Amino acid sequence: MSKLLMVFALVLTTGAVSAQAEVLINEVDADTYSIDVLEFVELYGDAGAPLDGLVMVFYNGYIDASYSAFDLDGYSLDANGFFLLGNAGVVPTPSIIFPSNGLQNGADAVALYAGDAADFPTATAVTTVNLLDAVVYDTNEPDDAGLLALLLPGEAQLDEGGSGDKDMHSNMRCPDGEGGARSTSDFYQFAASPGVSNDHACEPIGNDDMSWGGLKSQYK
Ligand SMILES: [Ca+2]
Ligand SMILES: [Ca+2]
Ligand SMILES: [Ca+2]
Ligand SMILES: [Ca+2]
Repeated sequence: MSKLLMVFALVLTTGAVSAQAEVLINEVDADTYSIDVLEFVELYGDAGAPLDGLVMVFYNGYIDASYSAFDLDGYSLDANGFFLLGNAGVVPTPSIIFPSNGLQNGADAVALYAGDAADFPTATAVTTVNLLDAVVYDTNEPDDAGLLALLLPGEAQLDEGGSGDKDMHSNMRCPDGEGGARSTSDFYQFAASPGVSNDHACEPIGNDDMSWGGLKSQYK
């Protein structure tokens, strides 16, 4: 095999491996009705993909440092490619349960890393080392530059109330998995869909009879 062919084969192999392993933060609902008892973070990727070696970290924008971390070792995405961390009252019951009011309302962030919860003791500063994906969000708070470092340059902090109903809406990728890692460009605010596809809630922007561009700007 020529050197060029070997390089090409290596690129193909490496590309296939990373695509297969990609797990994304697909939906985040931080602020729910009254006291927050229906908070969740939804992951999405290839059906059945193992989550070993991954850790979910919650960051407090007030100090740009972590306040919770959850080991994902031993878990995997379900048969439809979803995984839930959330409050006990969320339906379906999340695989990992955290207390009510356990997910701050913003400006805050959630981030997925290769690593362990032990790598992120409380008050660990925001870092991009081993970072796989992140979502920076608020409920009508100003942008937090310290948290936005988790996203690719130019990506926006999301307002969960951007479509006018922060209690019932979440921030979600439309459709599932759209936009890739550390990008919020394809997130919108629609009715929360914990543990299941966002695509039904996203339907208005997928309806060819409606103005895609107009609705996009309307719901952004
Ligand atoms: Ca906060
Ligand atoms: Ca909350
Ligand atoms: Ca909400
Ligand atoms: Ca969903």
